[in-house]
Amino acid sequence: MIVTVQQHIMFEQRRRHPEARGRFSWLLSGLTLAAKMIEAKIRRAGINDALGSAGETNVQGETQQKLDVYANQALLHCLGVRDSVAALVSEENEEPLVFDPAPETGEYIIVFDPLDGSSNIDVNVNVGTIFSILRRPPGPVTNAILQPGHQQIAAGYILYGPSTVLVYTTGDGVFGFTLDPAIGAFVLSHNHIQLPHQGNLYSVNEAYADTFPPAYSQHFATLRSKGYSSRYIGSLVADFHRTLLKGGIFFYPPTHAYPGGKLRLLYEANPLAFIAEQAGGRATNTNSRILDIPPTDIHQRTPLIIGSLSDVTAFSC
Ligand code: AHM
Ligand code: MG
Repeated sequence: MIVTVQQHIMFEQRRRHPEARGRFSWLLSGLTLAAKMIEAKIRRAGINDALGSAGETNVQGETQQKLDVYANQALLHCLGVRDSVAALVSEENEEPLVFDPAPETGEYIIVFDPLDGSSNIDVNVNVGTIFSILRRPPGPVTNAILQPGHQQIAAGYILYGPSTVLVYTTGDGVFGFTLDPAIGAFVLSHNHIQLPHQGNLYSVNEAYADTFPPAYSQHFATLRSKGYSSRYIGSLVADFHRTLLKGGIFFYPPTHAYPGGKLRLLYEANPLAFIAEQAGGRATNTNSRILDIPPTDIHQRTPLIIGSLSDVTAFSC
């Protein structure tokens, strides 16, 4: 018998929080609806005038693709109508969208990257959506957004690839679901995902090697001498998904262009770090566990080293 993501969320909620009123499940159903809308648009991208630039730059100074704009609107639309949402924070919006409904209803803050890796869209390479869910503590919503990653109550991503896969955790294991286009539902396909303790792949954009801190390049030479192979897609969700299933290590080090790292803490590093740890892996910025970094800005960046426990632990600089 199949288990859909909606059923899985409800079973898990009943098992772990029998007192819950279903608001969290309702919230996640908004995310899966948006994911299906984005998936449908991407699936026909070459024939529905959805490719190419939207002609704007976002808060990161990056060119927005038409699909970045569509994905952002789909998420804002599907989540913004849920009264359990106190605020939405998107890579594509400079400021958070604060709804500030009564604290007893607006319990959650959702932080997301609507379409990660969007520079790959035009060449039909995998892209993804990443999300992180925070509980709103008492008090003004704007003060509640900058929470360290260990306070996430759920995180996940949707990978739009040859098949569309949703992976999520609520802090009790990691589960993967594959979209069955025949029934329009995400069906459990990867139960209790465990990151292999050690892998034999490393993943980094080595074109920037001359500008990495020296310890990185030395470590890559060590990995090569041990027989590691290299994989780099340039879409974080896809590179992470491979690492989650096959093991190994992904790096986005400080570079000349991004001395503080390129990837964003709140909606890229934190959700993936939560998933990696829940699957038995590890994520650091070399100085600190990613989930312990105190955020100071919603769009702040961080170096990211993430993957198999043994591989991440072996890298120190
Ligand atoms: P984006 O959120 O603007 O798409 O940028 C993030 C992407 C990640 O998916 C990927 O890991 C990284 O940028 C690739 O960067 P680079 O092209 O510098 O290797
Ligand atoms: Mg991104």
